[in-house]
Amino acid sequence: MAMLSFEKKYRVRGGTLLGGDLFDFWVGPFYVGFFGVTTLFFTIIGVAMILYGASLGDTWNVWRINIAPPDLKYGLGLAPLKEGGIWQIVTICALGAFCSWALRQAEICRKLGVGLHVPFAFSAAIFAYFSLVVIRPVLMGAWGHGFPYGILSHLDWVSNTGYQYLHFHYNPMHMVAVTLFFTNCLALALHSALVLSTLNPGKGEVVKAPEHENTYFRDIIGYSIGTLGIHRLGMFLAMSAAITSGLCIIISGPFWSRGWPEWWGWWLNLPIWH
Ligand code: UQ2
Repeated sequence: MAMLSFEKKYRVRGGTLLGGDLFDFWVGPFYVGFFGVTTLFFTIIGVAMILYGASLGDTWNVWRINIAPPDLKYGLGLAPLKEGGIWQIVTICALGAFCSWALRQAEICRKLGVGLHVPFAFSAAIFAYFSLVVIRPVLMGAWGHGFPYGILSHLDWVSNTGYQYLHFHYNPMHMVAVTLFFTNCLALALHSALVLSTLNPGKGEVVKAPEHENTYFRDIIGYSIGTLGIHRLGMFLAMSAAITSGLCIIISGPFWSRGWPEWWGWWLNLPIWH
């Protein structure tokens, strides 16, 4: 791929968090950096372990391949490789790669002198994954509470875990998370449609400016959140959705082990009904 004309201007030295100048270079279009090396390291080992785990299984059908966590009897200890140890290594590699990726994002932000919003937002996604495979299993005393790595198997895990609490949609934090996901969806639909409507007009029409976007929403609902505001709202909704998702699974088990519908007893038992 040809180097874009502006890339040269922005390929500046410095901004690294670790490694100094040692890894401060590019390979083709990609910035490397110390965390580019660690991302690659964890990704290669992690993918290799997944392939090894798959080879031990009884299928190469991508939908059915499954890398299961250890049995509950192993508690929070290390399990034998073929009895969940592979899952444990894959988990370490995944977290190593995700965190390396966030730190590489941070180095590029520093290099360019832009805010750290991207790694900050990505951290919410890492937290959601960390909640499922580390925080909740540790609070419940066994790695076996983590979810299995497989397309269908992780869906089965979600279904089984949900039914364990009878009706997961009664989990109040799950309610908040779902509401945030849908609101995020509404905001991105509004934003993408509005931007396309002004920046991608029909043939022969002239491209419009943000004034048109503001005016559109003021005409319709008497309020425009603004071009910067819609992105602040989007980042808030997206991060809040990921964080409340993590919280909704952390509280399921460690802090509430009965059915979620029963949790609403506090509401039914309010003295105002008697
Ligand atoms: C807006 C604006 C944008 C937008 C959008 C709005 C010019 C290009 C979509 C409108 C958004 C509003 C009124 C907030 C809606 C609130 C929720 C919770 C969905 O005003 O500024 O910039 O893209």
